[in-house]
Amino acid sequence: MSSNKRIKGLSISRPIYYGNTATPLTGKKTSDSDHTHKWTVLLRGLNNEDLSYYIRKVVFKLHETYPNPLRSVEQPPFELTETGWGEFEIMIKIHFHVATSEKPVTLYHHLRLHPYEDDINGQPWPKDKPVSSLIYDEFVFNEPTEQFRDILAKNNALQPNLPAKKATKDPLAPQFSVQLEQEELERLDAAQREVNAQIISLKQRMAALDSDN
Ligand code: V91
Repeated sequence: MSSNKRIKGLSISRPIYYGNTATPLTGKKTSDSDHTHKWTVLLRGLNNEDLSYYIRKVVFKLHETYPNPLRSVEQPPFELTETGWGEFEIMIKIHFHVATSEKPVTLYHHLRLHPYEDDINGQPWPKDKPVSSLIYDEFVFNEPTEQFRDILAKNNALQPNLPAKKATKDPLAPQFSVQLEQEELERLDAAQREVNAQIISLKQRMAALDSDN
């Protein structure tokens, strides 16, 4: 019989992602409103893991100008589709099952409707291509109760998180892996080096201009 006793020193994390996808309402009948986009804000388990064995409900808090801005979703998929014209902050409050003894967790997501750049291959973003902003994260449960540990064990959820390599069957699902994380770190490192090189070059030009006058 497992209890509400917490397991000292144990930490269990579960991989998730959250964020939004959006498509323009071009040509489609947008009824009487000035709404320009249809969007979905979502919380998912990595690799389509069903989260409902430990998550009881997700409350999305939209901008207060939306009717009934507190939207509660008590069954998977934990997502909400709406229309609108602008980008704003969405609060995502996650409630765990009572048996977990975990307090709710609040995440924030800045709704993204527009492509901010050309795509990764330097091509302009096609008008009808969905935009997405999906963020990988992990719930970290420190000193979980025995009960919660048993729930996780029963659902095969005590394994590590990020897969080593790009490895999902669904081509539309976002790809998160240690490999892609590494590639992103390399892009950030290259960008940092480029900025440093430009700073050095500009300082040299300034020094040359100074000594000329
Ligand atoms: C922004 C309200 C459709 C401000 C400039 C937005 C609400 C708040 C927004 C929206 C900020 C909703 C409805 C009935 C009538 C930069 N909608 N804030 N109107 N970003 O899209 O956009 S956008 S439901």
